[in-house]
Amino acid sequence: MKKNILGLTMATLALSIGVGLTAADEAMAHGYVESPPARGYQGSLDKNTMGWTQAYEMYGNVITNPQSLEAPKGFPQAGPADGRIASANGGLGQISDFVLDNTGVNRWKKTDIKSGMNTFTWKYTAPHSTTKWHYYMTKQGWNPDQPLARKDLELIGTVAHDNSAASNNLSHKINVPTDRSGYNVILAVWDVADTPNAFYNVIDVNVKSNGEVLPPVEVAPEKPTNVKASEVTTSSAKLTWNKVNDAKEYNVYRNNQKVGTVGAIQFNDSNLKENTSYSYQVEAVGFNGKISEKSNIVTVKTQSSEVEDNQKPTAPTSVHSMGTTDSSVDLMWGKSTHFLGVKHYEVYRDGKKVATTEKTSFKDTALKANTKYTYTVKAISLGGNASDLSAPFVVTTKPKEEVPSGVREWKLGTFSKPELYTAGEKVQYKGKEYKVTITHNNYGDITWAPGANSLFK
Ligand SMILES: [Cu+2]
Repeated sequence: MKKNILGLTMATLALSIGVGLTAADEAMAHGYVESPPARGYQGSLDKNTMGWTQAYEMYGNVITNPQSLEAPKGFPQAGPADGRIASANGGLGQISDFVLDNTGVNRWKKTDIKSGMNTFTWKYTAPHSTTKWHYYMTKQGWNPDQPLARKDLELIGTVAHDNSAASNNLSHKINVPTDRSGYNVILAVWDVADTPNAFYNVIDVNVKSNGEVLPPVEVAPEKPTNVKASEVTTSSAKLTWNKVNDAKEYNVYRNNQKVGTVGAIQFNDSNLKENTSYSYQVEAVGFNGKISEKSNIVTVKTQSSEVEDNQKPTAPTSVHSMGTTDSSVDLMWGKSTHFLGVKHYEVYRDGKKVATTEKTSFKDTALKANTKYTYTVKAISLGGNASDLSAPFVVTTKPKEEVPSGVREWKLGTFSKPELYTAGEKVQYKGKEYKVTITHNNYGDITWAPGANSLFK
C-alpha cells in the first residue's frame, strides 16, 4: 500500500489533520443508508465507540460526513469510476479522500442479513426531490480483494419516485438473490431530481441464510384501497392510498392512461387544467411481477383560478447550502404549495430581503469571508399571500485563502492521477506555505497532504 512508502503511522496522520476538518458541516450534506448501516455511516457510529482517531484511521473523513458521498448521477453508465465507487470519488471534494475504496474480506464491518426480502432505510439530511433509487449487489464469485468495479455489480432493485421530496419514501424492500452467501457489498444509489448528482452508499453485508421469500408467482397483490386526493390546486393533485402487501410499486392511471409508477404510497400529478374533472385509479405491482386489479375510481376536480386567493402557501422547507465558499452561499430549499400556485420566493439574509426568485435555489454572492449569515425564505402565492418564514438556516462562509502567484495549491480530492512534485518547489495548502522536500509523485489523498507527512516542510 502506498501509505507504507511514507513510513508513517496512521495515528500520527490522524492527529496532524484532525483540527482542519471543518468542511463537513456546511457541505451539501444530503443523506445516507442508516439501516443496514452504509460503510460511511458505520464509520460515524464507530467514532462514538472507538474514538475519533481510531475511527479516522479506519474510515477517513467520512466519519464526520456520512451524508456527503455525492457524485454525478447516471450510474452505471456515469457516476464514480471503477475503484472509486465506495468513496463516491471523494464526494465532490466533500470527503476528499478515498479510504472507503479499500478492499479485503476483513477490511470492513459487516451486517448479517438473510437473502430474500430486506429493508433498506435512508436518513435524509436534506430531502431533495428524487427521481429514483437503485440497488446493486456484488455478483456470485466476485473478488473482495480487488477494487470494486461495475463488472462486479448487478442490479437487484429499483424504486421509482415521482420527483417529489425523498422524505415520503424512507424504506425500500429489495430482494437479495438466494444464490449469495458470505461477504457481499450492496451499492445503494439515490438519484436527486433537481441537481446533476446522486448519493452512492456501499453496505457491507454477510449473507447468512435464506430468509423471507418472494410471494408465489401465481398470486397477484390485492388492489389498492382508500385512494384519496388532497392538496388539489389549479394544476396539480396529490393522491394517497393504503399500502398493499407484497407490492413493489404502484401504477397510477388518470382517465385510463398510465401517468406514473412510484414505490411510495403517494403520487403528485401535475400539469392539469384548471376547473376540470379527472378520474384516477391505482394498481399494485407485486414483487413477483403480477399486477392487481385497479382500485375504485376517484374523481378530482381542479380548482378554478377565479377563486379568491385567501390562503397562504406552505412555508419553504429544509433550506440548506449546496456549496459555500469564502464569498458565496449556494442556497436551496424544498418547494412550497398553494391551491392556486406559488408565484415566487423571497430570500432574506439576516432579515433583509436579498432576492426574489421563481426557482427553489439562490446563490448569494459578494459575502464576507469567515462570517456567519442567517437565511430565511418565504413563498408568495399567485394572489400575493405570503407564507410563514422557513426555519432559519445559519451558515459561516469559509476563511479567505490567498495563494501567492507562482505557487501551486495542493487541493484534496482533485487528483485524477498522481502529480509530480519537485524538491524545492513551493506549495500552498489550507492557507499555509510548504516546500517539497523529496521529489515524488503525489496521489492527492489526505495522507499525501502537506503537513501530514515528510514529503513537504
Ligand atoms: Cu441540496
